[in-house]
Amino acid sequence: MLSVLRASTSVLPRAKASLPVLSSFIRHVHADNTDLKDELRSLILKQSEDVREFRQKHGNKVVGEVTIDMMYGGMRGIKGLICETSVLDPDEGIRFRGHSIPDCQLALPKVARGEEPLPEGLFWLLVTGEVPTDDQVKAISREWAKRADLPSHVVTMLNNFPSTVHPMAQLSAALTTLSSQSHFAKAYAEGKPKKLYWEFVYEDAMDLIGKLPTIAATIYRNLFRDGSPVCPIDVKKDWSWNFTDMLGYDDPMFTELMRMYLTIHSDHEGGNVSAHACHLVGSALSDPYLSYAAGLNGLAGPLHGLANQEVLLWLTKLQQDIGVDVSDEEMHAFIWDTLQSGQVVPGYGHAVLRKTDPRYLVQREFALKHLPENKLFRLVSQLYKIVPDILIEQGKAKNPWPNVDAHSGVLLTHYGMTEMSYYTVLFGVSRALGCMASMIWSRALGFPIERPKSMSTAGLKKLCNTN
Ligand code: CMX
Repeated sequence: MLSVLRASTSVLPRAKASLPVLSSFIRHVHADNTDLKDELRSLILKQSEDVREFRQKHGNKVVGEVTIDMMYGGMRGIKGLICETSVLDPDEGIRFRGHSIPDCQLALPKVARGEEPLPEGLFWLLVTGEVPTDDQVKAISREWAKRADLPSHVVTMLNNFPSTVHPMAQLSAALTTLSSQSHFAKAYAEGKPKKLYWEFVYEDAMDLIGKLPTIAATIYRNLFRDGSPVCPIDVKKDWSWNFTDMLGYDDPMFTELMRMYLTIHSDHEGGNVSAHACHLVGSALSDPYLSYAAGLNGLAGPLHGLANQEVLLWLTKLQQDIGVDVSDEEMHAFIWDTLQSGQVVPGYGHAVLRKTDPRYLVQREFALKHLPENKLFRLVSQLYKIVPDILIEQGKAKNPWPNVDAHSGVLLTHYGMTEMSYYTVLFGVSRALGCMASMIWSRALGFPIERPKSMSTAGLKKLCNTN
């Protein structure tokens, strides 16, 4: 069974498989309008009316039940959030505004002679639900490039962090400090009406996304390139290209990889820790910088985004302990050692997914195409053959398949980015696209402060007439 699944996923069937979907997918409602905020204005009016009518008619419809196990079990499976930007199917994986990763790879604009979608296009799709034209994507690239400069107090703070502060902590601190620039916080303090909130959140979101690569590259160069400054932004280059330039990488394939990486890590519906933390904090009308810093703090956990660092650490230990050219038996024993010492196998399992993560597969396709002989890639492929059966045999993990984090480090290492403590920062740059798209809509639709009801064990026992 496992080998059948693997056989079907190791080839690249996406172009053929995606074509029927694409006919309805490619639609540019206002193809000549390159102003995203302007586009949003009419969409928000329409969607607000739609939601108002829908709630009026069906507001009392019951969508699910909550068991005591769900309450103790991390609220798994409880339907309690609205997220318009993407939906995660346990078997199919993520769909951004209804469209799978292979669809997006095919349909979203790319650079000339490029093969990977531009994250700018994905952002447009997440925000509007429509596939942008090349011109619309170029307008976003220009917009983000124009907003990339950092205020001096943020640069000074970053330059003064001791190297012992983890890159994710630096990223989160920089975002928190950028709150001083928030248009939304200023507008709120001035008493601007609620129906205009989204416009200020939009400006903050665009600033935040524009500035994130500059912050991330400054952190990288401070920690790993002797503090040499980042190069200036070029408004003619796309977001990922400026980012890799500032990091100090000049291989065009690394930039292509970055375009793909920043696209696929962007959004994973609303309940994951980073998206939910950002949404929760934003619901208190904390500004987008403070809200996204909260999301980043969640992303920095080893069961979430930090898993990409953990995977590389674990692979490094594997190579130190048993080497690079290892037999299946040796690998088998190493994996069992990990499990028996009470650790998780990083990069495997998922709270929602029950199949191999399509974000893993798209990275695997990239590796098969561009670095098939890479020894670490071969090791990762060997793990893909062996880990799921072991996790099934152990009988604990509900999903024995690899997730996005099992593959990203291998690709980055291939192009020379070996500093694994930095990997989650890249995830954090990308996740802003989804979190910010959602935050614009949360304020546009006037979502209230989030406040679910909690209960004590004593209260639950009383409910069950037991003690
Ligand atoms: N290795 C070993 N044990 C695992 C496991 C793995 N990869 N995945 C799950 N399990 C264990 C859990 O720890 C849990 O054990 P206990 O009952 O002793 O607590 C049991 O299996 C059941 O867990 P689950 O319901 O299958 O998984 P959860 O929804 O609770 O957790 C996740 C999901 C991702 C945190 C978990 O699979 C995990 O820890 N994986 C490794 C870390 C990782 O790769 N995280 C990245 C996820 C993607 C992302 O967010 O970036």
